[in-house]
Amino acid sequence: MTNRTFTPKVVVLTGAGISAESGIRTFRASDGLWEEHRIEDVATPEGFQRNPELVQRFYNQRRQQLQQSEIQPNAAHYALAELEQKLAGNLLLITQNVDNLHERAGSKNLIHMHGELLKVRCQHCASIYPWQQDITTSDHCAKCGGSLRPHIVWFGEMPFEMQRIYQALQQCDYFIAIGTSGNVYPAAGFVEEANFANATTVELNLEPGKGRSAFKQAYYGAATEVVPEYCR
Ligand code: BV8
Ligand code: ZN
Repeated sequence: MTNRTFTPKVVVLTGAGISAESGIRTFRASDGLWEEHRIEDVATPEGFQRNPELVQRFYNQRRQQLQQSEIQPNAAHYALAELEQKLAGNLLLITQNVDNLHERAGSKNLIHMHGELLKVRCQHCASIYPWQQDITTSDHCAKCGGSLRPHIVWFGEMPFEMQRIYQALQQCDYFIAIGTSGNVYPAAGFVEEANFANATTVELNLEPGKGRSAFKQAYYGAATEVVPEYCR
């Protein structure tokens, strides 16, 4: 019997905390407030219907911030990209973040379950376009002329690739949640799926998140210290 070394299947979930040291504010740090609106109010389809200019302004501001030269991937993003190389196709990275720092650090097998800041989607034919500059309500789809919206999953909308995510959770040996407060579902429930699959579940965070008791292991500290250490 060839003694093939066992390569574990790893699923990683990241949240806003992994991008904090790159200079992108987390949701809890801004305590969910933006221009005296709660994020849950502006980041909703109803909020967009009510006041598309306000919501476009919210995303234009974050798009501009993300493209400033000082916003760079940090050691935690790079450690995950290196781990993906080492695990040769046995690592799936799911991010709740809408920034592009994981891609810029080299991660390939990546799902943006809450969408991407640097993309827009046609409200009529669902075509998706890369988008670097400000979007206004007068921008239209090149294919069908439909109006465009941020390619972002708002509260009350279904996150992307949920089937692929649940399949990976049911087959994983390790589930590692990094920099997420465990407030937002369905992402906050992934640890239970992984526990159900008898995976080793690990929380790497600045402080205990809401789902702390569901994790079998936990290491606290800044992501740029804890993640490279854990992924060694
Ligand atoms: C859905 C895009 C159903 C927008 C986002 C009542 C109870 C339970 C659930 C619900 C409920 N009412 C409504 C719901 C469902 C709702 C939800 O969960 N609401 C919450 C607020 C209660 N969820 C949804 O609506 C989801 N959709 O349920 O659909 C459905 C079913 C069928 C058919 C149709 C629909 C959609 C949710 C997606 C919303 N969109 N993002 C945008 O970005 O503008 S969520 C948004 O929140 C971001 O993605 C972000 O990632 C997330 C915030 O969470 P975190 O990433 O965890 O960030 P946070 O700031 O909270 O935490 C940061 C952590 O990092 C902290 O723990 C901190 O300690 C740590 N940290 C800080 N610095 C560091 C660090 N760690 C390490 N190092 C550091 N340096
Ligand atoms: Zn279109």
